[in-house]
Amino acid sequence: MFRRWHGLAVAMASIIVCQSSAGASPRDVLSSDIPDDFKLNERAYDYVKRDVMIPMRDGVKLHTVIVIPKGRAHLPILLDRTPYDASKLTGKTISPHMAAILPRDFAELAAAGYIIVAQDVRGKFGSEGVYVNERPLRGPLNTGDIDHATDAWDTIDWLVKNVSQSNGKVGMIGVSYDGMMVLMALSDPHPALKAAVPINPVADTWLNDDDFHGGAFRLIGFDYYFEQDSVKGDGGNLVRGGIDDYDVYLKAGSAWDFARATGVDKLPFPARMAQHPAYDDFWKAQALETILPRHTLTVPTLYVAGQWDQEDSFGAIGVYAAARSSDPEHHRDFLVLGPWNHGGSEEDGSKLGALTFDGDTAEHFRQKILLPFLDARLKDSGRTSTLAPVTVYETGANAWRTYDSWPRSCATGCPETSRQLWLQPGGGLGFEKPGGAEHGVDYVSNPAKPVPYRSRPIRPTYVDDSTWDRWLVDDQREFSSRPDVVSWTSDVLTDPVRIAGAPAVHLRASTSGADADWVVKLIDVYPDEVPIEPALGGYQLMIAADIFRGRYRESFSAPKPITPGKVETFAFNLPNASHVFLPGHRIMVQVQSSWFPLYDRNPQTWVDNIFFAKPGDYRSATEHIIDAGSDSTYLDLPVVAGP
Ligand code: PG9
Repeated sequence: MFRRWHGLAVAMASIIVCQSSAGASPRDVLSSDIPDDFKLNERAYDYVKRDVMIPMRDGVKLHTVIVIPKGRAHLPILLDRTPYDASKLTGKTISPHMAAILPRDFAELAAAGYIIVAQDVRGKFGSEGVYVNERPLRGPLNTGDIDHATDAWDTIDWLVKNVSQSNGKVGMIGVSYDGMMVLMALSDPHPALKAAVPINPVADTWLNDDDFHGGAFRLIGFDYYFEQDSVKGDGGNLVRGGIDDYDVYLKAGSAWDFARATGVDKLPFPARMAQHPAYDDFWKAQALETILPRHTLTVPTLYVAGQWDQEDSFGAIGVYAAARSSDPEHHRDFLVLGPWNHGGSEEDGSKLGALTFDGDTAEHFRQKILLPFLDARLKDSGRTSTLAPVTVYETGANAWRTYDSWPRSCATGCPETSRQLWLQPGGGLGFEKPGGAEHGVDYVSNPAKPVPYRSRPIRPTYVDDSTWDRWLVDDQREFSSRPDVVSWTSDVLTDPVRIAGAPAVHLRASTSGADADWVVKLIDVYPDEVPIEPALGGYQLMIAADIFRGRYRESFSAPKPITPGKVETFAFNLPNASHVFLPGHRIMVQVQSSWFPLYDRNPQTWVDNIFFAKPGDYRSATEHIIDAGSDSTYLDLPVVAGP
């Protein structure tokens, strides 16, 4: 205390002297209270944290945080490259314990003897360089010398040479965008990269990952582009002047009207999307499921997918399937499909919305699948893994199953053959093809009153009270009572119906408009009463559902108007599922023509680019679904026999 007051007295005196000596420049004679190299006493810490800038081949330095279990040596490294803040990823809180600073999955891996490394991708958070959202790999869209594969290569090279506790082996892991970073590294892997785990990765953002599904644009992306692209750090939530996104987007008009109203039209990434509404060369040139199989893939890879992934339902299984032919014996690639939402395999997997599973499925995955997969490839112990080529959690039965291939069932080329589940006139659904004359059901789709995709108020996607992360398991009853949502339901099942694969839609329909969206939902209807889980009585659970924009029925690259009144086939796949419809349950198929505001509204008249549709372009249309006749509507259901 004395020393402080003494210092203060000296300082006051110098100020007076300085002020009175004319001509001399003002001086500060005090020394800083902030030392240049302050270090906490970290004796009690169970880890060592290093914050480093790693140089890339073009001189750009990437901010990287390295968390090393204390007192250990010869450890493998797990690298997560992220646009979401490496410091936050490795600093959940301030604590001397790895278990507290790391997210749950990384804490478990660190405890199991892994060095955890998180790196900001170039241009984001602490990293230098230019940020390009979903920066394409070197090729037609990136003619430079740098991409995420070279950055991963340079980072791994530095890590194995500069982290003395490492055993020289590196694995890459990451969810979603970070999963895309893992996939991109596979195109040109560093020799030390010995294992890869892309979890819910973005692989083809036009083809049923984040930005478009079935050709329909996902309006919810605007929040993401704002958060990611408006600043180097985290842009936060996009302000929109309303609490219910249903009203907000409806009032705005088209997708681009909303972008203009909020200012996100000035961001290059959404602008690129609006310039490329169809699956043109721009999208094809960055589709990882086509690019990666052109490379010699060498790194053992565990692809992780979630049955209710609300963001990237395509990526993991899409790339896995595309890479199969170069690994027929499953020496390289493995697949896991769990009952999870986006990123759910990292958290508590015992519940999702109203559903309860048999224990913590995510922990099971991490301990019994992920860790053995990594240990066998990255640890020096020489342990081998007996991991099955495919491991899936079968919902309904609530049990893990292992297979030697995926999908198990499809129309051709699968171990088992799919079965056609037909709409029946009068609202029925069954495996018998309905005979008789052509028959159909009509409903009016009014773009002024689109079908909400979740209960209103629809809170913005990423705000704290949003139900976005579990909406795919919401009860569909509320929507099925609308006149513009049509349902077909089977009799009560007396035997289980087990599916393992992607249901394929063969929709026969016409519209009075020149374009139409078709949303098809495959639903498990629970018995009217479920005594042990009363909340599930009569529950309508979506097992697989998606949207398809009619203009793309012949080709995703060459949209074409629909001839009003002409019955046509709209064929598309729903996301993969592993599920048993149990005896006592019923199977339901629902069809509707909007899913708002997850997807932009189809004006239902012909406009070249729906992003720029004008208010007068949006018109009601009568939709007609064929449910009997020689060529009528069915779902090719990937039915399999019991275990
Ligand atoms: N699914 C997120 C994403 C959105 C848009 C583009 C790329 C990725 C993510 O969670 O990373």
